[in-house]
Amino acid sequence: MINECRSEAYRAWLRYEKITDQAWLDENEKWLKSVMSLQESKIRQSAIAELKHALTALTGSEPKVEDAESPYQLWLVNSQEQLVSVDKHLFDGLEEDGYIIKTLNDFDEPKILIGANTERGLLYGSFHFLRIIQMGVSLSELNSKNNTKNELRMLNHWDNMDGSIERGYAGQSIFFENNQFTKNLTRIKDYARLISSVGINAVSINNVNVHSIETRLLTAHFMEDLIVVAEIFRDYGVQLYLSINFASPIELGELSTADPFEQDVREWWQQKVNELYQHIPDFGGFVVKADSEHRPGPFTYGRNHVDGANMLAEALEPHNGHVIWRTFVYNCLQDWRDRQTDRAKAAYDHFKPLDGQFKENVILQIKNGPMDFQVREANSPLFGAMKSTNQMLEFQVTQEYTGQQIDLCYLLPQWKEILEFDTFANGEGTPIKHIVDGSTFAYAKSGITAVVNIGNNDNWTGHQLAQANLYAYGRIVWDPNLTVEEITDEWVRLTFGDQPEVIEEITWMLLQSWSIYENYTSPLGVGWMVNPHHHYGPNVDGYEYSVWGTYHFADHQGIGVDRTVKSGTGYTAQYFEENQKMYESIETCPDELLLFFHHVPYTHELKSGVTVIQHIYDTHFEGVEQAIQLKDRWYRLKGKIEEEKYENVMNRLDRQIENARQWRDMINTYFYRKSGIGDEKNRKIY
Ligand code: GCV
Repeated sequence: MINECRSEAYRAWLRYEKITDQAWLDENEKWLKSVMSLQESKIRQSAIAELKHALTALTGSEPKVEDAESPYQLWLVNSQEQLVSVDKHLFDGLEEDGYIIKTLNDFDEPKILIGANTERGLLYGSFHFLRIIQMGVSLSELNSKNNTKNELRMLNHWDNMDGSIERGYAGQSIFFENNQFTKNLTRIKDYARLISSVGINAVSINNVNVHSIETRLLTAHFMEDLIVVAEIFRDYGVQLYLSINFASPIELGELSTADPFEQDVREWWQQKVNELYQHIPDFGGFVVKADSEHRPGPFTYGRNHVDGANMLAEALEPHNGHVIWRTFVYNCLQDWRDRQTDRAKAAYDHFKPLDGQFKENVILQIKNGPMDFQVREANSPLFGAMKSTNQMLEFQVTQEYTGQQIDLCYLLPQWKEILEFDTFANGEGTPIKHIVDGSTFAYAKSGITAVVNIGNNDNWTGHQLAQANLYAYGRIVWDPNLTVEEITDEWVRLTFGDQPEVIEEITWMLLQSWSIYENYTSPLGVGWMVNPHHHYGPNVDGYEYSVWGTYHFADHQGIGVDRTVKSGTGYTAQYFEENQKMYESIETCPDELLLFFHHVPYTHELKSGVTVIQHIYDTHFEGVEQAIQLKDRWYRLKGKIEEEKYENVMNRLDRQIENARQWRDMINTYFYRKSGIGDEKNRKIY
């Protein structure tokens, strides 16, 4: 049963508004009255429940579900089924999760086929079919084959068992409360539906910082709960993963060491893993943050990442489980006086020398940038640098540094840029998307993951429009070749309906929002300048004299981090030659990353002809104006969209404008005072 009586906001993009286009209904409704399906797998049941629920809502009448042919049906067919009427060649070229949606016009009373090789493929095909309907496409000539590009399409939760969420901006955990699993399983099911509708096939449910209670997730104490949650996800084709504590054998009081070279330790993990798989045979594996930000890891015992990861991999291997080992490893106790140590270099320095030594079922999880999910930073040079080690990409959907779901910041344009970035790892034309989809170096397993942005707020994401980030993430990971415009258009229509003005305004707002946020926050790729700890709002020197390796080095003459080989930290050398050259030289380094790679005088002229200092002033004044424009645009939609959604966004836009003003005035004042150079346009600086 699908939860029908929830708010519009809760239903997100699965709200299935009744179709009012009578001409479309006259032409197409005939296919929406009967679903034929011969199988009864659990995933198939999810697909059928969705079709029933959605078609009823969309057309006003409930379709029959039949196991025999009748005119004008919608057919769900798995290629393994013996169904004589379907030409088996139609399935040619379909991969594991792929599907075909085709109008079979050689029947007198044509059918629509949703076909796949797997039950999961049928579920994805069903969700896609429902999207097609809502996009107003005629059903009479459908013919599309759709394979995903990424095998692993994952979400990481940073949920703690006390119910809090690290970097969560939409309430509390939907999984945990009071150090227990929640009793609200309906919400978990609704979440599984939501994410599988955009093709997600794996989730880790607990924070990568695994504290003491979460360490016990591996024990019998929580096994029953895990089994239940795994089953809910399984019915939607989603595999369950857990984040683990590398020191579990010690913390659970069972051994005195977690040294991966100790036989006892290896056996301990094997036994734990065997127990897990006894109960959850399709368990995905472990996500591991080790020797990172004070988390335990193999370094304690003089071992390295290979030793640690391979020990876990060995335990998981017999069960086809995976170790997802994070590369977010750096010195978080840096001396700010030391200008040679460069946090950006750390992941590459730690992991590149280990290429080829990890077991086949280890995947390295690499954050998109070498620092930490800034509004703009360079792309990690590790992508493509390890030809013989499985790699996956980590994005951050939760808006830790990009407005915390108070400010609007639609991240799809950023992700698209990153995925298209040419690494030159295998010559020209080796974009990051082709590294992490495994095609460049034939990785055994790879894909994309992201820190998710949901919590138990009624609308899931706090900011109503932040739902777009979750939707877009799923869609771009399914197929990185989709365009920003296509995905955005889908989300807006599915969530808000098809009134042209509504579509136009919301699309504009989303597509401008990343650049607006960048305008009023830290300039030209230098990053940070946020309030320490919670990371919202401006604090130019908040991290300048800290241990975190996150500096801008502004003085009275200039600003930026010199990461060149010639005079700086030498970070640029981590890229393949073409990119190395591009970043090394101020002439060819893209302006938007200028201060990430170079320390320049305020008077340095950008390619636009404007000086760095004037650019800082201009973008910060403009950013506030643009934030106000966002509100003006939204105001035009009053009365045109559902009240609750309207108010939710309006309220946040007010807070965004306030935040933007705060950024503008602090940044402009700071740099005016540092540089002594005034604004050419004489605007108000304090
Ligand atoms: C889960 C950043 C965040 C931390 C996060 C860490 C990580 O440092 O601020 O909250 O910890 O990244 O990705 O492990």
